[in-house]
Amino acid sequence: MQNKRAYFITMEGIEGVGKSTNIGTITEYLDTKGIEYIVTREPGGTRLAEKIRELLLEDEVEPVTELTELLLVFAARAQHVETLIKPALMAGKWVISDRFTDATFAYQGGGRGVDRGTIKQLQSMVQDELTPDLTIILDLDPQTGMQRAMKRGKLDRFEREELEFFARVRQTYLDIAMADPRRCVIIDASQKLETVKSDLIEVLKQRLNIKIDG
Ligand code: Z5A
Repeated sequence: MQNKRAYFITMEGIEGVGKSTNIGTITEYLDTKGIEYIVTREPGGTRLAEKIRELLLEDEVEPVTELTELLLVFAARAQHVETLIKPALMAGKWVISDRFTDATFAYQGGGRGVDRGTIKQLQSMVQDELTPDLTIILDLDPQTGMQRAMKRGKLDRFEREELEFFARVRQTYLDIAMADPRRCVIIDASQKLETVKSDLIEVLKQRLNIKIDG
């Protein structure tokens, strides 16, 4: 993927942080620039990966082991990367994904305590050299995130975790951003939606202009 011409953007954060809402801000911005793109999500993005998503989020038919959960996440990602993300990028279409592998480091690694080395092994097997060009991390305290998520109704298997779980997930995202500032940008998602949007547009202007105008 070294010579890919299109750009790969991912949106991350704990639950209820506003990822879906703010992906709309990215697409509106790209529309003004005449950029072709696709919007996708993880787990999911293809028919098979969406079926795996259902298995991951639904009420437990039986307790799910940490390894099973990890392998399901990467099985969905393998299908997503090979059949949707890479072909789109190679065709010159930008890809905007609601979550990607940072979510695995945050939820399975930080949240569940899965060994980081194991996640890295699967990452290199599934993604090869594919890495997002820009990752937006919407940061929010877990209590507010949970309140926002609860407004949507029934909680899924992840959303029923304790606040401490989401505090570890949040911290892992912050650690990821600290370790990789060239790729990652943190936006304070506790602000009014209009302020979050204008912060996001500033980031897009700063980070993407070279790519768009160049
Ligand atoms: N998962 C995993 O474990 N490992 C992995 O590798 C991957 C995923 C890829 C599903 O993800 C689960 O998969 C996820 C982690 C796990 N579980 N959790 N929790 P998901 O992304 O589909 O699910 P989600 O995190 O619950 O996201 P969501 O439902 O799409 O929420 P969101 O996109 O972040 O939020 P939203 O729908 O845009 O906004 C929520 C509400 O807040 C809505 O009413 C908005 O109008 C409101 N909102 C948004 N922004 C604001 C502001 N600024 N102020 C006030 N209100 C706001």
